[in-house]
Amino acid sequence: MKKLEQTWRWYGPEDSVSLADIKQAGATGVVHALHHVENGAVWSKAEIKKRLAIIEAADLSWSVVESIPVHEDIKRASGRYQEYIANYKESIINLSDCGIRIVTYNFMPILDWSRTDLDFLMPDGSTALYFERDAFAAFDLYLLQRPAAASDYTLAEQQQAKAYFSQLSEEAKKKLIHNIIAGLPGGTTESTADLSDLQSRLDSYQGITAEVLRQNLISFLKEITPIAEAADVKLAIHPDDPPLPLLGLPRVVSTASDVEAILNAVPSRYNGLCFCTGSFGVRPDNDLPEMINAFAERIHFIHLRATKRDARGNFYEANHLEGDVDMYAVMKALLQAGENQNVHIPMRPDHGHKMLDDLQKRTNPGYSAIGRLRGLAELRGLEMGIIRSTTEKEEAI
Ligand code: DNO
Repeated sequence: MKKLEQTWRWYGPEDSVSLADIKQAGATGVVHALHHVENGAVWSKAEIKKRLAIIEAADLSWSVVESIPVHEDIKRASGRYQEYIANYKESIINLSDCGIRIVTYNFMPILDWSRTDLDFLMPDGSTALYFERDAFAAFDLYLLQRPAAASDYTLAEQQQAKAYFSQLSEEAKKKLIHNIIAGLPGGTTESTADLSDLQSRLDSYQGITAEVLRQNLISFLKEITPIAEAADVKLAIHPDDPPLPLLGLPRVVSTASDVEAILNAVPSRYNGLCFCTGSFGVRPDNDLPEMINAFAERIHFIHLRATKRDARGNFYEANHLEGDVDMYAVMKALLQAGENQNVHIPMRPDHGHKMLDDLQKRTNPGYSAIGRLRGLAELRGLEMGIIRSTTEKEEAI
């Protein structure tokens, strides 16, 4: 069986987790992006090479790009989108020339990943990221006051959100706004200054239904996939996180049938998937092992993490082997996918609890060292157990 390649997300020289730390964690590759390059601009070979040299000097490889952001104009197929698509193609070619062959991206309008609480206290004293529906609805209805918000919530949901909102202090309101628009690394696809800025961005999506967004994604893929294929760069779309429409914005990478539509529309192997178990796993109707088996040839990158949801659909990020994701079945299916492709598919331990010494440190929410280290160690052990038990069984036959 092909082991997964162990990688680790590195945010760059300012990251509180250094390349030396990553090496000690046992990863062999990093997942990285040129965060300083303006959204939509070309990643020049010179800039790529500068970063590559730093990564390789630490005896690590730059295994995956996460992400080359997709400009909002491309998602709306408006404004300067053709120029941005041309730039995207050039960045893919430049990465290929530098030997970097997997590119992750997402197609979520305006908001990338969203949580309402970044310090949700767990019973063991560590903290996790949390998405609470009432808090999000309170933000939407009573802080942002989005004009069309009421039609997106049932009467009961509006009442619950109101009750939630009425007990918030002024400070808690500010914190909620911050958590949603500025608290997460890459939480909004472009930096969003304040609520009125967010509202004008939302307005720019008027008329963009899920069907339009899906068509725009497919048009984008029809343009870039042949270039990626010729350059031997695998594209890996990241699912919506959470996999639900938010703030009236459409989302089209949330379910198995969404993925199927995208992969079938452009049938090249290079049009592939970043299989994020934490994102897909929020929906009980996503059967993760079944999805992995169905899309096995197209999974080029993996994020491993588990969320725990309650009856109302709130969820927190659990320890990697806990929560609603059956990590044993997922790992088995992923190892089989790697075996089918004859590739060590790169995986990274996604998010982790803030714990131990990290509780006193300033870290990127979800991306502190020790929680992810715990995750990687547990996942590595799980992988070894599965591989050994499978091969020893085969040897015994
Ligand atoms: C959050 C991340 C996402 C991801 C992008 C990929 O932790 O998984 O921000 O990097 O959606 O484009």
